[in-house]
Amino acid sequence: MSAVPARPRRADHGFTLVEILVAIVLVGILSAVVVVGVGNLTSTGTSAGCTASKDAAAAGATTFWGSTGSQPTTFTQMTSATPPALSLPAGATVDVSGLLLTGSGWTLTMIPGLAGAAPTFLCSTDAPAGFTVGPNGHLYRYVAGTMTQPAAAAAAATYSAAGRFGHLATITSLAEQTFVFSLVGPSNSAWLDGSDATVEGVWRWTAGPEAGTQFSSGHVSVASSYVNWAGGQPDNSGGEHCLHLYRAWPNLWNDVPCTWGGNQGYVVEISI
Ligand SMILES: [Ca+2]
Ligand SMILES: [Ca+2]
Repeated sequence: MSAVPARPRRADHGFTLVEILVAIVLVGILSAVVVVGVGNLTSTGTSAGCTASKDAAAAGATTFWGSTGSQPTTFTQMTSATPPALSLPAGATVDVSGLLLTGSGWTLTMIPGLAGAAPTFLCSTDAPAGFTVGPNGHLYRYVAGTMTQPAAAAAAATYSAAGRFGHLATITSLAEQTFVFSLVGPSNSAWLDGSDATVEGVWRWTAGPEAGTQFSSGHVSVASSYVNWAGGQPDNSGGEHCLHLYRAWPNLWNDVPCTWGGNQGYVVEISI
């Protein structure tokens, strides 16, 4: 007696061949026709082009899942599948992380699903006002002001996108540091997330995906973490337990009292 072939997993979820074929789609079917306000992704390019690509990517993810039984975690997985679950037109590129798809005047960020859930996608044109997409696909905004670190942390958490809340920026790479400094500029101080309030000298991120991770022991990097301290910092001069970018030392980190409201705002990061 011959064995009965195992039923494909996709059949358990009701996929049909027609659905899978229909979902093999072309990203970027609408081209950008206007660029407004270069440098502000919330008003750059055409939202229609990005929205069409977003719909295409979502359909591509469905196709990928239908043919493999697992959700894609990068655009690259979809474009390199056999057959491809997603095709890109000339000029559209995926970055090395596989999570940023850039077309003419727009960027589409892929947000992998948690615990095997389907990914979601965010158009740069959907970013909250004032936010721009950083080198890791996260959204960032510098907010000017004069406030303590706890007030800044609370304010950062009022922003959200794609179902994720904002937090004070956690800087884990030179690329992220360079990007964040480009938002803050050399004339401003700005709160970041890090703190050694619990144990002096043990610097940890307290929010975002890195919450609880120690990145520095005094001035010294821990586990190859990115650090960017100014010379002689942190110095805990008068009980300094919060991390900021200090305009006296542009583009470098300093520790200050968390209650120091000396003319500084904050950088909010939405880790999507
Ligand atoms: Ca970060
Ligand atoms: Ca200091």
